[in-house]
Amino acid sequence: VRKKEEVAEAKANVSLEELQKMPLFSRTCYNLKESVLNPDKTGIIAEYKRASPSKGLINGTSTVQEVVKGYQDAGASAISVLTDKDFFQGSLDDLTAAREVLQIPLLRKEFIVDEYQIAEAKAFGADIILLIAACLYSKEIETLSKYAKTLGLNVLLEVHNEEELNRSIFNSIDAIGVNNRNLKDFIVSLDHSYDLVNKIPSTFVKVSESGISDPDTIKDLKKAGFNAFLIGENFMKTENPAEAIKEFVE
Ligand code: IGP
Repeated sequence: VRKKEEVAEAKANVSLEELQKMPLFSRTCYNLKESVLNPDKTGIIAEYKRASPSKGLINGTSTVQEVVKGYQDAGASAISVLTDKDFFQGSLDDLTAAREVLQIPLLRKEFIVDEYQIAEAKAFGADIILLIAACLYSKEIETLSKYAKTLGLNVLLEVHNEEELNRSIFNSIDAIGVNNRNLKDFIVSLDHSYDLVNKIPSTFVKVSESGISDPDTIKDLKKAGFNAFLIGENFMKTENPAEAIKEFVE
């Protein structure tokens, strides 16, 4: 409901037609699958996250460009930037700032409920959008993912359990992420990843999301069949996130 109101307000300020005229809107997106499967990279999707609803302020000093540039230099396969303001202190300006220094795929991390936000993602420099099954009906996932594909964006679907997975698979989706964190009570368990990995069809890139805090966990998740690893807090809680990621790279 809150997001629907936010979208209505954004639309009143900037129309869809205006978004479509923005220079970044017509760029060609980097391919998520290609970057994640590139053996020269780490499979890590590294996130810039200033704050979160469960932890409050995580990092109030490191700037978006220094962090994401450092992530990229360390071998990240893709970058995630939060654009939600109320819970995560992010913005679309953070997304565009990240775009300016990146040559790898960039994810707009947002609660997407409307096609307008997908057009916004493209116009502000994203290559990937996130669709969260816990927030959307099956039909919405289908419509939103198809729309994203018409703009050349990559689609990452996020699920937390088997029920969400089974009602959310469409061929307009590129990658499926298992969120180890329950969005309602914030409890984190990697069991969600291990339970679901073999239920995800192998045509999709498989991503394990949240609560990953040591390099051995990545090795285990890789063995279990995951191609990519979405990590935010573990890097952002340090003084220098761009240094922290290096411990995860061999
Ligand atoms: C990163 P962590 O525990 O490494 O900071 O998690 C990422 O998975 C998490 O930020 C996330 C998220 C989300 C945030 C996953 N899905 C949906 C907001 C909305």
